[in-house]
Formats: sequence, C-alpha cells, structure tokens
Amino acid sequence: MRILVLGGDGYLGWPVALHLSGRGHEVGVVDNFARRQYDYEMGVDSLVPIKHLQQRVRVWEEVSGLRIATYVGDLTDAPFVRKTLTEFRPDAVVHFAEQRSAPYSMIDQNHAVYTQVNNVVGTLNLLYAIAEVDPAIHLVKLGTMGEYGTPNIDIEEGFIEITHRGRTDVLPYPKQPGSFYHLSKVHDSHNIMFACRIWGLRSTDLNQGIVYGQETPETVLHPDLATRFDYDGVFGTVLNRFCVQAVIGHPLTVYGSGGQTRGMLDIRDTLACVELACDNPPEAGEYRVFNQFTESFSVQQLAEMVVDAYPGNVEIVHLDDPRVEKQEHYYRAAHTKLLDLGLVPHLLSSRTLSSLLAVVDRFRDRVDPVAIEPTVEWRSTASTLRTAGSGAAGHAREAESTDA
Ligand code: NAD
Ligand code: USQ
Repeated sequence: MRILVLGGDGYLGWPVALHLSGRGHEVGVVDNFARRQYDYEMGVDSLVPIKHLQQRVRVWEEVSGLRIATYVGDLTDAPFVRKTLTEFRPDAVVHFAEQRSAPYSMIDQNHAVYTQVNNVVGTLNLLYAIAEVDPAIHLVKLGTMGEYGTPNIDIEEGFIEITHRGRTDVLPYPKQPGSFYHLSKVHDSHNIMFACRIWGLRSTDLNQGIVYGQETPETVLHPDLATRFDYDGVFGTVLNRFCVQAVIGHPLTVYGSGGQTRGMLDIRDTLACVELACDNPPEAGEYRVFNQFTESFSVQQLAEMVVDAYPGNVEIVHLDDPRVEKQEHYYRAAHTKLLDLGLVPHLLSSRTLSSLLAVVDRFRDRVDPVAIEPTVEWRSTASTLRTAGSGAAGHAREAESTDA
C-alpha cells in the first residue's frame, strides 16, 4: 500500500513510518515540526537525542535500502494538504499530526485556541482533501481513550446500544473529555463520522490509551533512528515520567490519590495496531472506532510497579492534583476489536520496565530536574507556568499585555 503518515516526525509517527516502510509499504511522512517548536517554547528537550527528519530518512535509506518521501508543511494549510495527497496518492493516511498534550492545551486561552484550531482545522482540511482527491483513501485517525472520560458504566468501542422510552438505537458513546486537547479529539471524531456519512469516506478512529516505551525493532537499528522521549511536566506521559524520576532519584509524582485509571499500551503495539487497521480497511461510508490499549492501570499501580522494577531506592509522593479529574472511579473499557484482527499485545512486565529504565539510564545526564515539576493548573484560566523566562511563559505574558 501507499501510506502517508501525518505527524511522521513525532514520538509515534516516526516509528510507525519506519515500521510500515520495513513491512514493504510505500511510505511518505508529513510534518510541520510544531512538536520541536514546543520544546523551544517550553525550554525542554527529548531525553533521547533525535536527528532532523531529513537526516533520519537518509539513515533509514542507508540501513534498509528503503526510501521514505517527506513533505514539510502544515495541515491547517488546505492547499498544502490537497497538493500532498494529489502528489503522493495514498491508499491510506495515518493521521498523528495534532497538538497532543492535555497540559499544553490548558496553559491559557492562547494554547487552548491553538490546540483546537490546529487539531480540528487540520483534520477538517484533510477530510475535504480526501473527498476531493480520492474518497476511497482510508483515513486512520489517532483519537484517544480520554474522549470517553471516566463514566460509571462500562465503556464500549465507539457506540452504545440505548433503549429510551421503549425505543432502541445504537448511538455514539457519550463523551466526557478532561481537557481542551481531549475535547479537540471529540470534535474531530464528530467531523470524521459526519464526512463518512455525507461523502462516503472510510475511516478508522483509533481511540488510543497512554503509550509507554521508546524503542521499536526499527528504531534500534541505528542511534540516528531513535524516536523522542518526553518526561517534562507538560509533554511527558505518566509511565515514561515515572521511569525518569526513578533513575534520577526524584520522588514519583502521583497526582492526588493516584486512583485515576487509564488504558495503556506499549509503543510496539501502536505500530501493530496501526498496521492492522491499514491492512483491514472499513467499507466505503463506514466510520468505525477501535479502542487501542491493552491493559489498564491506576497511576498508583504504575508508580508501585516502577518502585518494584528499579534496583535502587524510589519514593512516591502524592502531589495536589493540578488537573480536574476523578481520583477514584469505576473503569472498564472494551478493547476486543484489534485483538479480533490479530493483535498480540506486549503486556507491561518487569522486563519491559527494566529495558525502559535502561534507556533512561543511558541518557540520565540529559535530564533537567526543573522540567519534571507539573506547572499547568486546570482550575486557572491564566498561565500558571512557573518556568520564568521560558518561551511559553513569555508567550502567556505577551498575551496578557495584549489584552491589557
Ligand atoms: P507528537 O507531538 O510527538 O507528534 C505529533 C507530530 O505531529 C509532531 O511531530 C508535530 O510536529 C506534528 N504536527 C502537529 N500539528 C501539525 C500540523 N498542523 N501539521 C503538520 N504536522 C503537525 O505526538 P505523539 O505522542 O506521537 O502522538 C501522535 C498522535 O497520537 C496524536 O494525535 C496524539 O493525540 C495521539 N495519541 C498519543 C498518545 C501518547 O501517549 N503519546 C496516546 C493516545 C493518542
Ligand atoms: N499523572 C500523574 N503524575 C504525573 C503525570 C500524570 O499522576 O506525573 C496522572 C494524570 O493526572 C492523569 C494520568 O496520570 O490522571 C495520565 O496523564 P498523562 O499525562 O500520562 O496522560 P494524558 O494527559 O491523558 O495524555 C496522554 C497523551 C495524549 C493521549 C492520552 C491518552 O499525552 O496525547 O491522548 O494520553 S488517554 O489518557 O487515554 O486519553
């Protein structure tokens, strides 16, 4: 297949592009390097050093003999999106290219607006381009388990059968997302479902849980093929953060009681799930949802697993939760559709944790302890970033002075 990976310079997009290329697909990647820009803005960096996209692609060609086409541009630029699809003529588009941090979207009004415009407009441009260039293109869109929130009933895969006053229908599962970022994914899902209905597009919405891990079979072939690894308070995700904290002797930062429970998966399973979705496209006009995670854990459980896996002494600290979220709740979410297609999950074992801790240990000198603290407070509409002098704080101050 010809597969275009949008956001192909990011944490997940890059290893997915390599994986699909290695499996014999013709791959192109699209990126506007927004993610690298957020690092400059926040004054942080990936724990694992990463090469520029063009260098990565060159090294991949040297290592594998396979070419990956690159397109540098922004999905919010509609002519760029249409031109790229016209040139590359994909059978499938895998769409990772969004602002993906919940805390980043909650910094202040500018960051909330940026997140929703970037994500919703980018996806809308993509839907129009697919409809106009070739409606048979399969859109594989990265959504999030966070679209559902934490209801007090079982979570289904996208749809729920409801009987109301004697009548029954299958309807989209209710959404109760927990940040302006997670909300952007809900808006995307509605737009995609609508486009499938009116234009006969085909799409798979992959409601992915929290990903952990850094190495994949392709990225370990050469150090210059490494993907990024975020551990800071804004972009770092929970288990990756806990591993960095353990290695540098920082207490593990559990927010609140730690009863928050989430679906999780190994980065290697992200590759497999995306490939399974591409290999098994939906019918024309079909909008389907797969819940893409393999296990669920509470934050406290994750912290305890890291304490057990790390050979040294590790403490757990309970911080006031900077987010507005339920700290104790029911959580049971269906995730059978990818298993039915043949997914064989990598479950979170002490071996997986040890290899992740070993990656962190290799780069421990690059950790900036200041970057670890949570700095974004959900309850505040003004920026609460404490990194004085950072680009982001400057950005927020600029906004304040403009308002003034
Ligand atoms: P990432 O930020 O590392 O990668 C996203 C890439 O998209 C970046 O390289 C960025 O520069 C690019 N991008 C953003 N906006 C763009 C635009 N308008 N035009 C072109 N390129 C743009 O994020 P990630 O962790 O790789 O996540 C990828 C996707 O998977 C996101 O949509 C995210 O919401 C989803 N997801 C991630 C996780 C996770 O744990 N990392 C979990 C569930 C879902
Ligand atoms: N948490 C802590 N301590 C920390 C960091 C996080 O207790 O140091 C808690 C948070 O309060 C939250 C949970 O851990 O309850 C998960 O936080 P996270 O930052 O790991 O994940 P989240 O904000 O949900 O976002 C990440 C990705 C996002 C993706 C989402 C999948 O950044 O792109 O959509 O995971 S899901 O959680 O299923 O919505």
